[in-house]
Amino acid sequence: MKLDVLITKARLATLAGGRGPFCGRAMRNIGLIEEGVIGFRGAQIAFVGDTAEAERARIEADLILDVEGRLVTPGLIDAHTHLVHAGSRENELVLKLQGKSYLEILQEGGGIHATVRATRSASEEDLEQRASRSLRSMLLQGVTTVEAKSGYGLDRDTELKQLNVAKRLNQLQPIEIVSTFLGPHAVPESHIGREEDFLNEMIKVAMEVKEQNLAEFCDIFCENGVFSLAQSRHYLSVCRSLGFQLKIHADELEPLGGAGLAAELRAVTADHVVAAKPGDLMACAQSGVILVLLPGTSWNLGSKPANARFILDEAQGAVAIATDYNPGSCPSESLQLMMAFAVNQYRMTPEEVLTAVTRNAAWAVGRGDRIGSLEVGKQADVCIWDTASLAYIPYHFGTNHIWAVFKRGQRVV
Ligand code: IZC
Ligand code: ZN
Repeated sequence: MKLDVLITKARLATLAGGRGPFCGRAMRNIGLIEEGVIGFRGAQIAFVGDTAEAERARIEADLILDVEGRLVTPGLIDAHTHLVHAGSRENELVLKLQGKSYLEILQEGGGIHATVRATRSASEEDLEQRASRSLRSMLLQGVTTVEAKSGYGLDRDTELKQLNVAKRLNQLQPIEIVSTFLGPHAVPESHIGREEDFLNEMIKVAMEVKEQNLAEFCDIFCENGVFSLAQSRHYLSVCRSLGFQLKIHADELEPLGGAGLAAELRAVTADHVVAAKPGDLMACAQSGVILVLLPGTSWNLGSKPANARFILDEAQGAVAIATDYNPGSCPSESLQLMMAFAVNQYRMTPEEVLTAVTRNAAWAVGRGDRIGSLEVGKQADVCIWDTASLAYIPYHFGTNHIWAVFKRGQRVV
């Protein structure tokens, strides 16, 4: 067998097995191969096995990389970010120290509204430069695919501007970008008391987004003081009929029922779910909705962590973990830091956490058939870690443990 790249003497966490995200107990099955070997032909994985199997297959390769026992995993996938934006909100740190809450800051015209003002007045070049710096930092930490939401325009032109920047960046650098239209991220100051009009305007924008193929998912911020459950149901149902897959910012602060709505509408993911009712989490698990947990956000807002052990042990649900990278509630691009938070705050095992940032995150962005596990025929997106031990990564937190990264078979770090 003739290949382009062969990685030998790896501790290979394949995350292989069947189709779909791993649920509940199965999230511990990382498919480890000791003395593992993985080979790429072009952008695809063409061989996975151990040393003995590789010898039997008589593999030749242009590049052979002996990784001396290092851990090798699928490339990391960040399934929830607000990547493209302008400005920063460190002033809110001080307001929070004075006792102001996230929603109070928003209602006083700060928060998302501050980022909307900055993003509306930024040029495409400026937005692109900022987002590409963030992507560079993500790539160095092992992220090979990222979901990116709009939502800092709350008007047609700026929403399309954000999505066009994401589309261009998808071609300009190695990380693959999956776009989500989040027009209803807040009620703009111009539409207070006229939420229905605003949602109808955003539905028109969603139609344009679909025509121009600028996003695969639609999302809404379903929260007290933002959009109600009934408004979210209406908006998401229309988006689904337009052909979008669905995500929802659900029960981040109050138990409004957003997770239950995700189950009802067969959304791909329900995100945050910190305050979700147990019955709604159960409904998500039973409907195959992936719960995307964002531990950096609850850490940063000082709120209680999501009930991951309930989701995994009682509901037998599928969990993904993401950064929520945004300039307000989680200004960090570090998915490795989120892995540490997940162990520490959610009491998830390192195996569950790895599944949550690879295989399950791939299904959370609608790419599970192509990425998220190391199997023949899948895309060659791979992280090589500077340790043999998976637990060492969340244990030694705050440090980057990447040794090398491959995207579509090419070494990019
Ligand atoms: O800019 O505050 N929660 N949306 C919903 C956010 C946080 C982002 C922000
Ligand atoms: Zn978010």
